[in-house]
Amino acid sequence: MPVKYKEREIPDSVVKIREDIRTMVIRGAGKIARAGAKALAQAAQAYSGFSLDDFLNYMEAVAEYVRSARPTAVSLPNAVSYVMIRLKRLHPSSLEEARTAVIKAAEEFIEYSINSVKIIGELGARRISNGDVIMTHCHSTVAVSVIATAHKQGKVHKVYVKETRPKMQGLITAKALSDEGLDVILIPDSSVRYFMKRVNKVVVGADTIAANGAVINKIGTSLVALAAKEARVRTYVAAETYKFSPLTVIGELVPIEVREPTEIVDEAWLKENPNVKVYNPVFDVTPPEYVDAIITEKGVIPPQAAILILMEEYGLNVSDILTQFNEVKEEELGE
Ligand code: RUB
Repeated sequence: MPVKYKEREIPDSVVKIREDIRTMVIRGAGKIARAGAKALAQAAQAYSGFSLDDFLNYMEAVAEYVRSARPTAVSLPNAVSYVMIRLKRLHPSSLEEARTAVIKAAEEFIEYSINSVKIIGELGARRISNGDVIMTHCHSTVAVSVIATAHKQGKVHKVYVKETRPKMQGLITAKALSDEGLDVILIPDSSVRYFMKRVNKVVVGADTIAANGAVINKIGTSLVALAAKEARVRTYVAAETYKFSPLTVIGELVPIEVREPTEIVDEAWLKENPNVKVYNPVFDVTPPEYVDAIITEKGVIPPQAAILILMEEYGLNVSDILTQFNEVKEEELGE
């Protein structure tokens, strides 16, 4: 059955990417963003109509459809907006011009994103000192880039990787860092404070950074930062500038994704214990006071400077932000 959104038929390849994001086959804010941009390029390629106006209307529907795959990582709507804003600003005069613009902008975003991961790796490594013991949480490609780059410079003594329940993304990080030749120790989430006294630096990624510098990342990040603060260990957040949220400038809160109880306990256990409610929020908010610096591809900034990044990227015209970043609610997709 072809999938329709706002009366428009969505190409199978786009449906597949959205589904892979929703079900976490594609995961991590950077990869989600690149997949979102790729989905728009594939939608433009697959368009089989003949009218420019119809194409623009179709791309708007596809953009909304892709944007709503997961709620928390702002990198996804920001990637979609990156492409759509360039399409709109161009005022294309033909269908082919519009199609080419979408594909070009998507490719440009993906290239920028991949390059940013490398730059952040290099900038972040400068904050790692010889013999440092690092702790990290979840799986962040950018945090891995920082740690692996510092390791290549001979600085990292060992890394404590938290398992990151319930989806255990820590295992992906442990493998990635071990493949890079690092000395990796996988630890249970509940042991954060126990191990913190052996750690010199915490390096984590981010899904979203709010205008006040608060960092939204995988649930448990705020506890790592809290334990680090108590032990006077520095916490660094590695994040590309497209993870800064323009909607927070106008007072929006970042929605925290809540996933299925079955990620925590299985169906059989739930049936045997019908009176137990299970709640599974998958991101949390680390206040800016617990973050020593955010390492972006544009430089290392204190979290309090997040607003400057947002001003540079988007300006502070409230009505512009509102029209560029119309949020799509899950209910609209009937999920
Ligand atoms: C992943 C997660 C990562 C950030 C940053 O959560 O919280 O720390 O997305 O990742 P999930 P990256 O597995 O639920 O998507 O640095 O790769 O963009």
